[in-house]
Amino acid sequence: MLRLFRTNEIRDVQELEGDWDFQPTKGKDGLPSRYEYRMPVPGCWEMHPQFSTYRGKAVYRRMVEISRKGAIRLVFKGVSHTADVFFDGIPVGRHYNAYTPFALVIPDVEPGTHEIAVIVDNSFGESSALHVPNDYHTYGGLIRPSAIELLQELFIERIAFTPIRTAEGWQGTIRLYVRNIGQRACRARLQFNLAGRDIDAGEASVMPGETVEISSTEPFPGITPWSAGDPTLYLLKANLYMEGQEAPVDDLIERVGFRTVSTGNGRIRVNGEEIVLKGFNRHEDHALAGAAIPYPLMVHDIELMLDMGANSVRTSHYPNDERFLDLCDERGLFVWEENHARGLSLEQMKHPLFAKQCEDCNREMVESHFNHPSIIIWAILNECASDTPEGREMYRAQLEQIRAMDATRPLSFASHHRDRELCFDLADIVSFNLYPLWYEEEDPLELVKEARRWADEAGGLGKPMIMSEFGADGYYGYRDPSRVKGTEERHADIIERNLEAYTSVPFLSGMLIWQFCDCKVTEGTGWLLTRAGTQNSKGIVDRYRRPKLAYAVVKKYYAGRSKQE
Ligand code: ADA
Repeated sequence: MLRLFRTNEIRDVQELEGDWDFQPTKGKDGLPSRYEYRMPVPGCWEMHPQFSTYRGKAVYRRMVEISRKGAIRLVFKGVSHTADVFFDGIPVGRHYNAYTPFALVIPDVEPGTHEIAVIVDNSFGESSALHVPNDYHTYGGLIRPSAIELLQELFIERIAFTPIRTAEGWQGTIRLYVRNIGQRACRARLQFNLAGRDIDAGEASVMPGETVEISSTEPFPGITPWSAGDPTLYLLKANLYMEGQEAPVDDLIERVGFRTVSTGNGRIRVNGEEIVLKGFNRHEDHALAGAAIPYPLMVHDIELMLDMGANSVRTSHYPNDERFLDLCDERGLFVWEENHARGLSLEQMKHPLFAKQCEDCNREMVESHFNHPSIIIWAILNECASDTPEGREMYRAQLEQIRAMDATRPLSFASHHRDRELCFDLADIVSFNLYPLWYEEEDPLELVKEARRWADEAGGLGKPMIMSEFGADGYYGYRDPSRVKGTEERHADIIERNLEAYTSVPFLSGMLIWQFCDCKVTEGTGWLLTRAGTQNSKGIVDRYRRPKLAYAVVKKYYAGRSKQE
């Protein structure tokens, strides 16, 4: 399943799910001559008993039937973490970063049987600035869905919808991007349907190799806005016509919601109404699926969060699977989505590929997830070197890049630099990762008040504030009346003291528990990579989603219900 709704009625799209041939290459270059294994896609190779700790290169291969002569596009929603794609043995493209989608056009394909092969590499090394040994696991494989599309010489590459709330009612700006992958100039005409209205978007000439934007702003009277309590969604169906042809040659369907997000006077507002985020940080990780969480388990995660009374989730620390974002749209869960980076030092940020890899990630994240009404915050660079002048320039560049692509969502970053933070003035929302009662013996109430003062003195005055991380380790099943650190009891106590404090102060716009579920971490050395059980155990549920004692505590504060009710 690529999305939770059908994205094309005219374009021929075939999902490439199921078993692919699989072969680890153990350092050898090129494609193997034989494949000894089969591996499910989407999936992580760590789920195969022989590859549970394999790190390196491996090849996924499968055959496809193409029914007609012409262009095709290979779509990969997420390959972890570097993909070298081959079509009939010929390299057709490369992509870095497990957590953002990419697509490759192959112009002139003959009908018949063809081979798709992907060399997947999840090793850490010189060419990887963002995937490094870390407090989460970089799995290997085609971790998200992939598809093959049959294209005409002109096609709709993407749609960007921006809702606008005016005194007269709701409007929307629809930007349609049409790309010419043929050999001749073509004239495109676009029509779309949204909320019961058929609209002519206009015409344009598109030269070979060019992508042209056609946009229009329209009123949509009578629509129901999207909100957490009533997450109304609309399909936006765009059709592309070519000169001289009666029938549309291509289409693209997006799903949108009408809502606005704004900040001011220290508050976040959705459709003009103040909100306070009560939610979780969530890693895409599951004991039985790794990073390739299947749809029913995604639903399970969302249901658990809603059961606890949460209204929000932070996609720590990378852009998420679109199906999960689709679910958030449908269930009315607010999303803080962030680019891919965790805890990189200034030295790591000076990696020669850091700027380019972040820039690509930011662009791919914003372009592919632009239409999700549930996403109300874009964020960058969790706990990186925002306390240094050089780091500040990198934060500035990335925030500017995102703001230029989308000026409608507030921007933030999660900082652990306390009174040393240098970038609060660059963001719209100030966010703190602090671990009172876990890493430091501090009182959460005193600390959150102090954090507000740090923010106010460092350029954050008047900006909304979020406690973007707090928590403690609690090992599932380790219960002991002594309530020592690591027990479920102590974990619940620490979560309780934190939530008690954050729900009592008037100036917070959000609290996001670290973390929803335990997650696997990279095995290594040093305090971070030698965590007990090779996992970060601060989840309110464990890697199998079994609730710890803290579950009832969260429910009490988020849903306002005690365990007995
Ligand atoms: C940081 C970081 C998380 C996690 C957490 C912890 O705040 O952002 O990814 O590592 O600390 O458990 O210590």
